[in-house]
Amino acid sequence: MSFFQLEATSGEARAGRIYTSHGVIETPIFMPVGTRASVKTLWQEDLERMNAQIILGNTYHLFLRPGHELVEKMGGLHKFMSWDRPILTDSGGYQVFSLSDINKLTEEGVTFQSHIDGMRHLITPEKSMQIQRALGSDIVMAFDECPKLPATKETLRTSMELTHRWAKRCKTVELKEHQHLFGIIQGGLHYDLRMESMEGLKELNFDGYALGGLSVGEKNEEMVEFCKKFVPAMPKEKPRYLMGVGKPLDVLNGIKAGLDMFDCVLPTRNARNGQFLTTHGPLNIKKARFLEDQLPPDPECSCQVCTRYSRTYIRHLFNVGEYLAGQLISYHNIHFYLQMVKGAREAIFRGEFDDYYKTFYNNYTTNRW
Ligand code: PRF
Ligand code: ZN
Repeated sequence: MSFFQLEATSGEARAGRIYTSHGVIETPIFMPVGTRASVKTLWQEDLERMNAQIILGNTYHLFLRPGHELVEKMGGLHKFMSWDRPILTDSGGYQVFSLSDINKLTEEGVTFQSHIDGMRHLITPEKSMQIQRALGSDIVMAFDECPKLPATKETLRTSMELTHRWAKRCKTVELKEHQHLFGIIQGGLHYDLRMESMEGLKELNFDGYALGGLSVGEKNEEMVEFCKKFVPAMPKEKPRYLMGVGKPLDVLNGIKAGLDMFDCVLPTRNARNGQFLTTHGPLNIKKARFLEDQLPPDPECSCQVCTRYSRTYIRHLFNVGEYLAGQLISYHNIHFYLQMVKGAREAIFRGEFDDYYKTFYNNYTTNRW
């Protein structure tokens, strides 16, 4: 059976299936971020209950702690964290640059100082593959460089070419039989650089293609416009993944452009600041107006949180610093993303994605709270 099967389209939006040895992923899909082998505050049971189909882990963090060798010895990441559905691991390049203070980039790879104990490490494309092989994720990401924007075209070209040479080196490392490797397209907002990046990667025949280097300092409209123009040129027979993006409407715009996979820390990170994402836009539970509000966080949500707990209660939990607050908000927020992409998928099958988009957009932007 082929790895990816395109099932339906509605405009540029696509519905498909990704087959892995840990199960099928129905796309478009949102992947909750489990950086350190935990989707922050949630139990694996919680993720199963809300039908999360795939989660993301990070090479950089798991390499530093507990170390990929330990994870492998414990039977791989799935067994280690007791999650038997698919896992995607990011390659570490992006995290090295965003988390480590001192890092040095060479042709060989990236030398960095651990943000934990200051130890020096070198991650090369080969090393990233070895770590991800040891972790045993179902989808492995190529090791890339992700420049922040704005950057000059020359900088972006040099970086994109390095990413290409690294992608070639990633391809030389043998992964486990069940693993699939995705290439990462770079090149900023320049259509020609992105095309060149993609054509180079296509020659290497990856199992899927990701757009990296977006949502890294450019305007939101620039990202949306870029995706609208570029994504239709991406291979149709392979999954398309927009890395580290984004807010609910960014994901919806990504689906409209023809992307299939998304991940973002926003639903769990913002939960820890008291932000619920709801049908009618973000709601911050800290606000005084929720003091005596007995409504559920999102009255239109059917999640385990919204069917049982009230705004007044969760506001109280948050204000006194109870961990349960972050847990309840994270649960709802991830459920919210999963419902959004599920709704999109169903609308694509009906051939009515545009209606779905408009309704979702109108609801989300008429903030009631
Ligand atoms: N590369 C990798 N991971 C990423 C990114 C990237 O460019 C981004 C940028 N949005 C998020 N995560 N490897
Ligand atoms: Zn809910």
